[in-house]
Amino acid sequence: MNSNTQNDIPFPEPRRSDPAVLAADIVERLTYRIGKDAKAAKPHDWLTATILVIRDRIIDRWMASTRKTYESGGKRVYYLSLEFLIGRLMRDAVSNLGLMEEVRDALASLGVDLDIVAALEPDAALGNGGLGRLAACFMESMATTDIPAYGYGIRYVHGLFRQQIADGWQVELPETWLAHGNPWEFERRESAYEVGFGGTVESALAPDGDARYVWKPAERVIAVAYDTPIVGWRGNRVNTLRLWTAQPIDPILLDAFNAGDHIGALRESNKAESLARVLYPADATPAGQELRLRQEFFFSSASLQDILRRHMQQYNTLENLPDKVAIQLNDTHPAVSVAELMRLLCDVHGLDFNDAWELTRRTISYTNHTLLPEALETWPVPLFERLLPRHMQIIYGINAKILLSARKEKGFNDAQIRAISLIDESGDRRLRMGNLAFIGSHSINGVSALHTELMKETVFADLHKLYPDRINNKTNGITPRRWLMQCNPGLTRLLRDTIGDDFLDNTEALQALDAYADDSEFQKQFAAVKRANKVRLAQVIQSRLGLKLDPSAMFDIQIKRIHEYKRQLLNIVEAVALYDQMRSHPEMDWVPRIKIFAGKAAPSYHNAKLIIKLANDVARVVNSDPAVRGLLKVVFVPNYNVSLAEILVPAADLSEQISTAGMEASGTGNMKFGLNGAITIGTLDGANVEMRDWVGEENIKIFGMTADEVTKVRAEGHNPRAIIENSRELAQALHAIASGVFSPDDPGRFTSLVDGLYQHDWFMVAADFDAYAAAQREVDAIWTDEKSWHAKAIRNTARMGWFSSDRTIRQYAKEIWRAG
Ligand code: T68
Repeated sequence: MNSNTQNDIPFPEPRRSDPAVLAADIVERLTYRIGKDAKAAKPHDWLTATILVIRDRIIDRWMASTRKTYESGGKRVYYLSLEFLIGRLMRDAVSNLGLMEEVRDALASLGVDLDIVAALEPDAALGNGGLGRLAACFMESMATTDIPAYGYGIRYVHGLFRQQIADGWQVELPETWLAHGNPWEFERRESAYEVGFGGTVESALAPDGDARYVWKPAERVIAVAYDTPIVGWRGNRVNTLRLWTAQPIDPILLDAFNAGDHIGALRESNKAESLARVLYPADATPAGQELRLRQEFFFSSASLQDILRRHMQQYNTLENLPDKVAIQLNDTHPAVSVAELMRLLCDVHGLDFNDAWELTRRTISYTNHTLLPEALETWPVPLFERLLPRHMQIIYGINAKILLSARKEKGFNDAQIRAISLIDESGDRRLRMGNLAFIGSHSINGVSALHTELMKETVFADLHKLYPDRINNKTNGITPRRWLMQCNPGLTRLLRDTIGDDFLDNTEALQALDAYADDSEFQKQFAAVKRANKVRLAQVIQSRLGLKLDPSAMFDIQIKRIHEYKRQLLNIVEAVALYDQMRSHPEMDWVPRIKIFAGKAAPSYHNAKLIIKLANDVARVVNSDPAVRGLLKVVFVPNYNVSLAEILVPAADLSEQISTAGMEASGTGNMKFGLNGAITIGTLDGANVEMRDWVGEENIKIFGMTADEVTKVRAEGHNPRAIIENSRELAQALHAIASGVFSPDDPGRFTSLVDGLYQHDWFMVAADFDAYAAAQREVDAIWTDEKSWHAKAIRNTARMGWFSSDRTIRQYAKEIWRAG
């Protein structure tokens, strides 16, 4: 008899996973779940059937994980994020379960190719960029490091838009990842909560004589949960990603329907469903629209209700909430949680304000991802008050408490009080979500050492004075499962053959590779793997763009959201200068280079879209100029997403991480490239600083102004015109761009971009140009010395292990969550 029995109902035996059993199971799902005969099955049907079989293999472990947490009374970690940029899940799950070969063989025995089927899985693109991808890496690492964790977010019907390039311009198309259904998820109709908006607040006297407040929302929707299991490495633990969708309370307004108003009868339904309809596509500027605030509150409220329900069910008291629950806010998007948790504790569970505040602050912590002042979320007070009247009251209550104590106990002056207040009174009154998240948290962390220091000096300077022990650093990381083992099987095999398997469980064991950096036999093998990855990328580009690339050229790659501070423009201007040089000096030994770009621009970000057009215009001219003799190519690969990154990252020789110093909070693409043996050219920004410390300054090409220098120059003012006129190469390149060499059909197309450089050069493109161009020529020199290049590339892989998100998560668990 199975020992895991309860009421004599045995748990099922774990399923066997040898290829024959897997194959039989796949055919079974195909037949009974999808209703298809193997003979008639389309590749998509095989995909769905395979995922269903893998999902079943996960469920036993999933239930065991939940049971274990419950029985041990361990602390649960809740990661609240409006974005989870997951990508495909199948390879991740199969590989973490250790079933890759078994599943491949099972499908092969049915005449189906695993790689073809896996490529049909749509990317779950429920995020914009680094912040959303970090949340996805963290989910995998929390399962791997055996932390009982739940991710909470929104199940957007449409994720990040699909990017098409038409005549060089970005065109946005809706993304429909759910079109064929989503076999990974489980709908949980029983986990449903009401979320309100608007209305009024009523007060009454409670029996104890205290005032009680009751919020009477004018509108209500139902949040319904969908769960996706997230498998850790070696299948040790399976955690839950719980995404909310919104449903109307009354799907059809019967009065309206019966009165013949069939459209009006669906109004509620449409309004509710709009909450989970689409991901906002701006990655750096707040959307500022009411629907966004509704999304933020909707998912925060549903998640907190769920968390408190689970906690009460197990412990039946809230006193131990901070000992059993840690809530991490991924940026300020869920910051309204501070007020909502207060409301639930006071108004629903009857706690007194001060006790509730103590519990709230000890439970919540907040991660900041940006210092850009224009990126910090604020909401107009009237809008917030109309949508969340009770929360506005609570926020005023918190503000009064904090400001009073800052003035009385810390002697804060008026300017300091203004800076830390939850309300910005400098113009129209606005609620500062950053300050709310800070004040409501016991820990506020930055995402790289430099960013954390800058946080203390800039955005949170005064709050840091008030609470000097709250700000701490947690340098970002990436999961080595997706970003090495799965995306680079060739390198993984070579590493295992060379240094053994230790690094599979502890990425820092890659250090053993250091001993092989100068070994010419190993260098050859390492270079062969890189070349194979470049050949694969070249095939993808040829099939998508009809462009033929020579895999022996240097693959120089910049992939990330298009943003002025990330300075794709600097890279393009340098390409134009190089193009000029190659034509003027055909006698010189130019290193063949392929500059590859990919990335999406926020649909409303005019300059970012113009930069995409410029990249494409430059590509068209350069790639078809016989004078270049194929030595320089420029490529813009459309529709950058996680799956495309998995092909680009392993194929890079050179990684471009060239943001204006002080502006990129961390970067995580930089880590993916380094781990896969690319050499980085970059500024001393974000995590690049720590990467230099780890890989050694001789193995990374650092150039340009420091963050301090940028601050100084901005304060004192600089003269970009003089800088440009002093740099012949830069002046010529800018002249070519501004005069229409690359846009003969519309010669003035790029004047505004170039004028920006002459007039203010806010992002220091002109100021850093000469240093960047010189650094690129030094990179060329290293490339020419093949042995030296390989040694540096190998040392990058060997020394990047610390940037695993397992390390990051262990630090969160130990220093912030006190869990696991
Ligand atoms: C990124 N932030 C940082 N924001 O730019 C990057 N913002 O340096 C860092 O490595 C990464 O976070 C992880 O810490 C973002 O990606 C957004 O995507 C975003 C989305 C909506 C609103 C504001």
